[in-house]
Amino acid sequence: MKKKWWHEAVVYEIYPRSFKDSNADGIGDIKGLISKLDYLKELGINTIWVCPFYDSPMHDNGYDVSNFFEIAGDYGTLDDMKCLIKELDRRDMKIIADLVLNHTSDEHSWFVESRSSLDNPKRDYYIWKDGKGDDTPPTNWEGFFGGPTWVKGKTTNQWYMKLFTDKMPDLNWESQAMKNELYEMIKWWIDLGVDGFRVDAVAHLGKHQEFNDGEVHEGNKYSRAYHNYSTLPVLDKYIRELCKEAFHGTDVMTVGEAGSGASVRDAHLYSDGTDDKFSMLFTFDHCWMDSDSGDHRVPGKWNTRNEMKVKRFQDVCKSWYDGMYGTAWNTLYWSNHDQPRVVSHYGNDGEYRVVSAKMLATTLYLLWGTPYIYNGEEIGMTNIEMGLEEYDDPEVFTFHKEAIEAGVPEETVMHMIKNVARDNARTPMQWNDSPNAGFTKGKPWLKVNDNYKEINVESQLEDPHSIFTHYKKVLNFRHNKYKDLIVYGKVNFLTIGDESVMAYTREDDHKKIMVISNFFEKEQTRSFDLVGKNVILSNYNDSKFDLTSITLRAYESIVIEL
Ligand code: TEU
Ligand code: CA
Repeated sequence: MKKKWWHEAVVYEIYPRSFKDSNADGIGDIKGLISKLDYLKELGINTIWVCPFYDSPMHDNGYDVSNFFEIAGDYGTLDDMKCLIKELDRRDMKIIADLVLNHTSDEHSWFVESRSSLDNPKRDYYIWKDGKGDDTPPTNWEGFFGGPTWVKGKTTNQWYMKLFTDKMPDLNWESQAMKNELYEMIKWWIDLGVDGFRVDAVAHLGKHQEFNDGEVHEGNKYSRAYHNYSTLPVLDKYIRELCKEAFHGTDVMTVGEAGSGASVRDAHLYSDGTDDKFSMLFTFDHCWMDSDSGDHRVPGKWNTRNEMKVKRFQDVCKSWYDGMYGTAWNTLYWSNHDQPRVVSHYGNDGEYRVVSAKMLATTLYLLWGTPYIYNGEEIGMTNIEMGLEEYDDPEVFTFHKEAIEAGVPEETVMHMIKNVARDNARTPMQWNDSPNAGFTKGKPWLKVNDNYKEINVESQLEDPHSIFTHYKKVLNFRHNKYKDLIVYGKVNFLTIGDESVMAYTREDDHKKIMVISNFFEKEQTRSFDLVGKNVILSNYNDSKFDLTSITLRAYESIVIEL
């Protein structure tokens, strides 16, 4: 496989609204982001992914784009963006923009036109269908944030399709004119200096054109028949055309977000090592290691146990590795703006917060793939507990309403929200122990976690035992003498089937290392037919490495040169 710059990328995801506010309006912005580039450089980051910064009514914090060619007023101006690109260049860093191609805001001029009449030239930019009756939508499909996937238009009698909120109508990928406008827009951003794109919700671009009803589970109002709009074979055609029209002949990297329904069997639909597909894809199997079908009254993701299923996790890592090593490229991430904080989710955010956060970092980011660190993860930020009225995310409110209507007790619903809500990841970045964690001098748009006095960047920067310093060490493996080994070396999973311990080796023609981690508090002893030379990284100060019988303490994680 030909080497590419993005094989060596160490990416940091920034949720601009929550990262750093420069003008005391309580909202993070581009100028604030620029002021933190040196911090990111220090951490070992060479690429940033910035969540949508386009003009938007901010109903879904920018994933509802109303103008692709303007910067959201909350975040700054196009000049600020050009300045950001220049400042990144100066530091030898790259920028990946979020690209939302599945839907726009209902305030986008295309939609304003499209909804105005049946024969508007932009009518087919979106998906309009007749209902089954005056109040019955065209299909019984359920959207990702609950409720039907259809909203009745105001001017005509037809319904428009939307997978997310009512204010985010889905674009019609069967319209060539619409796609051509998207391709032009993408090229405009490449010309401006963007180095790559994270392609949002790409699994859902294709819709089953027959628009048939799906099966409804007993007790549910709508059909969770996601196969009607997830990972359809037609994506092969769409993605090839998108890559050809927008990316061929450039050095741009692309990462497709292949959400619900995309299994390793579908990997090559999205990414196959050629320029005709995405450079890599975000998979989700590992995000829901601890959810089960549980309570059918609520969608699966809310049935979370906050306990890592290590056996399942290892199977998932191995199957994606087997499916892609040598033929495509992988991504490695624990968290993003849609997932709960990883140390609360899969680690221990109480007594073992520090040691478990370090263990999670070592275990994942030394695997094969491009790492994506989510802002705040590198200091071990945790989930937050809030009252319903303190949340911001529209998903929380539709979920709450529907779960209560379905008969789930209030206490259970609030417990699910506390564990799973996306706002857990969106609370402001904790920079120091001054008011509002140094994020803003105004009133933050979302509550700052009360634990900021204990958990913040400033207190960790110089501390040799901090989570931040540990992340630096882990990421440094991708820059120092182990670089080729970690970026390109083979993985051999040693503990498939193990419920608590995960161990693997990385190997190339020159070097071999082993990573071994205990995911829980309880001590574990394991034996390996391997001889260790020395410990090259650990989350304890005095880790031992006789591999014929190695005992791992609570959340202990060791990297050993073999
Ligand atoms: O998320 C996409 C997304 O939520 C689905 O693709 C996913 O399969 C589903 O949620 C599974 O439960 C992206 C963004 O990351 C998110 O923040 C946005 O709200 C969403 O798209 C709409 O743009
Ligand atoms: Ca601001």
